[in-house]
Amino acid sequence: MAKPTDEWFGQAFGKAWKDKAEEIGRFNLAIFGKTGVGKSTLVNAIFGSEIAKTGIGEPVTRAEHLYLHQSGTLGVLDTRGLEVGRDNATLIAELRDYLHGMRRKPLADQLHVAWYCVRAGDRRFEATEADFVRALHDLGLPVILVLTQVPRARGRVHPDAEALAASIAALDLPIQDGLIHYTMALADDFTAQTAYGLQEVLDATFRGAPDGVAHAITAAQRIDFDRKRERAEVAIKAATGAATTAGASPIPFSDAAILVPVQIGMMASIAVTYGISLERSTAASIAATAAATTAGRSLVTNLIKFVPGAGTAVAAPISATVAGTFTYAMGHAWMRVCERLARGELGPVGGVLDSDAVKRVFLEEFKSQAGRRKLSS
Ligand SMILES: Nc1nc2c(ncn2[C@@H]2O[C@H](COP(=O)(O)OP(=O)(O)OP(=O)(O)O)[C@@H](O)[C@H]2O)c(=O)[nH]1
Ligand SMILES: [Mg+2]
Repeated sequence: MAKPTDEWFGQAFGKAWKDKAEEIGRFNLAIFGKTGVGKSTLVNAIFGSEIAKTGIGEPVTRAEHLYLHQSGTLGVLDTRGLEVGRDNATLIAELRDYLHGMRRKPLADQLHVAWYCVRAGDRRFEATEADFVRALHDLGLPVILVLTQVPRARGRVHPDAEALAASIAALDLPIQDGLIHYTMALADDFTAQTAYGLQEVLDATFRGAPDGVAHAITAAQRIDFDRKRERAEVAIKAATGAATTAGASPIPFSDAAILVPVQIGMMASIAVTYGISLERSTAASIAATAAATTAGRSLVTNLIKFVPGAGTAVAAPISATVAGTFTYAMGHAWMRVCERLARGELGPVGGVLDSDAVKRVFLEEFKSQAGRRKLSS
């Protein structure tokens, strides 16, 4: 069998990545509030800056003032040139039209949730804003109400913000869980404000959105790594099971790829869940697997030593347990790589990938996971 090249692997991984991204689909968020209250800042804090970089977004067909930004697993619908409160009728009419046009489209094209933002410092919430929130609800959108830029001191939010929240709560609006969320999306060193409240907004978003887009939200957001880990564990478990089942047939460990399609699919799924771009995750996956393949037979032999039952007979057919353990360790090692990538720790996001660091992190975690599973089995 020919030695698999990086090119072959990159193509296989890339295809798997695209398939996974397609399967996970897209979460579409609509964001409203008066000009400058901090809508973009909030979206960026929770979902990363990719969306902001895409600029003004694509104008929505047949709607003059709606713009859709799409990037991978996230879509954000924004408005231009209209002010909530002043132009409610036009805005709602355009939205209704848009939602109507989407009705027969797949879930990934629908709007799923709306955030309505009010800046705490404005100290007011107008009757027309309340009308707008009710209208959103009537259009079938779950509305999450967010107070933005809420100062906090000594563990307490600003009393004016509390007063504002109380006055909004008194309106008994149809909002998600009846909750008004206090947030600070960006830290401010000068006034010693730290960012907070983002996880609560994200949790509410999960509760409001249909189950079918939960994976897309998990992939798109960048603050809740527990949720990413949970999804990744599911992919690892499935792949480990499949590899164990397939373990009776020999996995070509010597010259051919260590990675069978099951493992490529698993790695692609984890990469998408962590929001690692196609280009970056392909490069990282080549580096990671290079650590296990092209680094040479001796390295592979050493790796296999960490897998119970494998011995050093690298080219020999391996048992179901070994195939499972290998896949399990590989999944966890790759998950660690993806988490570090998502945090910008293996070369800055958008910058040059540190391949050596990827290899190091991968191998270290692989060995530790294979050893751990050995102990527990
Ligand atoms: N320190 C701090 N500044 C914030 C926060 N949120 C917004 N800002 C600042 O407020 C300004 C406006 O924020 P944007 O996020 O652009 O507001 P927007 O609602 O998207 O504005 P438009 O798109 O123009 O309607 C920017 O200078 C932000 O840096 C926050 O949580 N903390
Ligand atoms: Mg904005």
